[in-house]
Amino acid sequence: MTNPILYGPHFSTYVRSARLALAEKGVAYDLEEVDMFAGAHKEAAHLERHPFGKVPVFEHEGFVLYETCAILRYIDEAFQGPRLQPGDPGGRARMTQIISVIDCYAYRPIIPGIVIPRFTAVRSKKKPDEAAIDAAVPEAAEALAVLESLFVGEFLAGKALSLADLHLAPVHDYFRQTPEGESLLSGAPKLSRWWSTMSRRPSMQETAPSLA
Ligand SMILES: N[C@@H](CCC(=O)N[C@@H](CS)C(=O)NCC(=O)O)C(=O)O
Repeated sequence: MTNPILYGPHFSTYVRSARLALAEKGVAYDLEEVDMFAGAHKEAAHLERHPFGKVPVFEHEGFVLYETCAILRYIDEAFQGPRLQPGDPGGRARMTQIISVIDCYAYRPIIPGIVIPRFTAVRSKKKPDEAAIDAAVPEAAEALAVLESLFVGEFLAGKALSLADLHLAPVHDYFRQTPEGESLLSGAPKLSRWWSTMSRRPSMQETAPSLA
């Protein structure tokens, strides 16, 4: 049996969520880097896999899938290993709700709004657009406050690790390294406790991006 393939750059938060799920399940896989800096995600070879030219894409025995939420669910359900979704309908619905909050309200202000300009400024040694970063902060703060209020246990969707934690952890990891993240997260005690547990997991260490 051939290994499943995950297409995407290792530093992408969404790619890392899929890598976390594979690591937590103990699934061996091949990571096919897509050079986003060179625009490879918008070239024909990748557009055939993903019509919107985004990452990640997952391939398993000829079955090709994009959209991280679907990929994570597939990884959990198609492979042996610890379950990454709550057993009850309410728990699964809450987990899905949290993933949706991350995708719809947290990702955009945090990653393109704050993390990318901050990290790009460090790498290029140029000043970022501080006004644009400031404009992203209220939305990021609102999303964090909602995530903080949705906690029902040690993990985002309850007592056990779930796909919701794997969705948020890569975003959180970059965000905490920015001044805005440091400041906002200092007022989020549940997220801070969660991060100290999450960041110690071997899966987090195995998938740590080298850009961060
Ligand atoms: N809805 C998509 C979003 C994926 C996404 O936005 N990926 C980013 C990288 S973290 C990307 O491909 N950005 C390139 C672009 O938007 O052109 C999913 O859940 O997989």
